[in-house]
Amino acid sequence: MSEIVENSGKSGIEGKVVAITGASSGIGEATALLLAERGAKIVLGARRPERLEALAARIAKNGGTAVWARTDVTRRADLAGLVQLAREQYGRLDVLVGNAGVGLISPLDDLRVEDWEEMIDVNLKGVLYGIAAALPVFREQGFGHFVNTVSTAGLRVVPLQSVYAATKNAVRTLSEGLRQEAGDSLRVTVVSPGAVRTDFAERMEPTVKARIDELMEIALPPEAVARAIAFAIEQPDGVDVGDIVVRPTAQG
Ligand code: NJP
Repeated sequence: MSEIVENSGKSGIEGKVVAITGASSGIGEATALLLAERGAKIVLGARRPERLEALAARIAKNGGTAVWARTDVTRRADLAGLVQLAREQYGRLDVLVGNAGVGLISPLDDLRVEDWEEMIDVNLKGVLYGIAAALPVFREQGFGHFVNTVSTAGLRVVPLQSVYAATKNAVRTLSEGLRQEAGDSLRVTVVSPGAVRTDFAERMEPTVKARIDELMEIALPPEAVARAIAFAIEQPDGVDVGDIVVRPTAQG
């Protein structure tokens, strides 16, 4: 029986069409480079076009294939456009990596309500807009894979990170619900990174950033998370890798 399931669909990464949000830096960028190197056709989305253009050129120079679209995940139409670009260029979408995220962490007492709202808009609503764009396409195709970047902040909740962790755990819950509703032809994966050396802390409030910078001394390179995402994608269609945690051995 397991043999039938494992052989039921396309496996591997070669030739798959993968759209990635938050592809302009860090984990998204590393994932784009790794998947392109392994033969995927990449659709890059983020708000900084100059970075996406440079990354697409770098992928092409390495012999890979990538297109890009300026994508703000707080705008539903941008996600629809990203998915549309994949279909126009490559005829389908195999995987949507919902990776765009912001970590504007701070004590609740500071009442940085606009930061709370931005985290909800980017980290949660951004993933929902991705689902709204890709789910009907996946249904029509009869295949598709959602990979969402969440966080160890939701697994071990610590001070300052409550709202951030709440948005990430909302996506964890959403992804499990999606998996339950997805049926036997779609796949849903959540990846929880621990500390990863990216631009993630750049916009944090200075005293908080100083504390996070200390943690960043033990941080993993973003390629470590990219490899986990690649692992989930490369499985045969009948194999759904649900939940991956990737953190530094030194992280508490
Ligand atoms: O951080 P960074 P990471 N619309 O800052 C994009 C999670 N995580 O790679 O729009 C569209 O280098 C932004 O692009 P741009 C984290 O929560 C990380 O570490 O051009 N895109 C950039 O490409 C997040 O979900 C750590 O500014 C938007 C990307 O998001 C994911 O990993 C730990 C956007 C952020 O790249 C990738 O973050 C953890 C918008 N409105 C979870 N706003 C860690 N690094 O330690 C931002 O547990 N982006």
